[in-house]
Amino acid sequence: MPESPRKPPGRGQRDREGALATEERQRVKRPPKFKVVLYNDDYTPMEFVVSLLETVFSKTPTEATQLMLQIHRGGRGVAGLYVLEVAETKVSTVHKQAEQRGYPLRAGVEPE
Ligand code: TYC
Repeated sequence: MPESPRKPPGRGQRDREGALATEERQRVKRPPKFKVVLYNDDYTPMEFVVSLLETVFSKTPTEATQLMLQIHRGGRGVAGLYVLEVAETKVSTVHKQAEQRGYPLRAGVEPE
């Protein structure tokens, strides 16, 4: 819809510096998000995966159990959506905790 002529001009029209107005728009853009994907394997105990989904990915016990079963049956599943640095930290936490117990559980990061 065209703007009403009575409406006060927006910031873009008020600013004399076009570059500055552009920068302001970019600064409030949401950063890209990344999926943390968990992969099924034959050895990691179901209870351990459920516990990780609760503690690392803030799932409720019901959500964690349903997601674990979805991964168990389908081969992979999305544990959460985060900005890149947080997603990478989640993957490291999963690998570290699984390795500490000798489980082969794998996780990875994918663009949203
Ligand atoms: N398939 C495993 C088992 O039967 C359970 C499992 C679920 C493992 C999800 C990894 O990401 C996973 N014990």
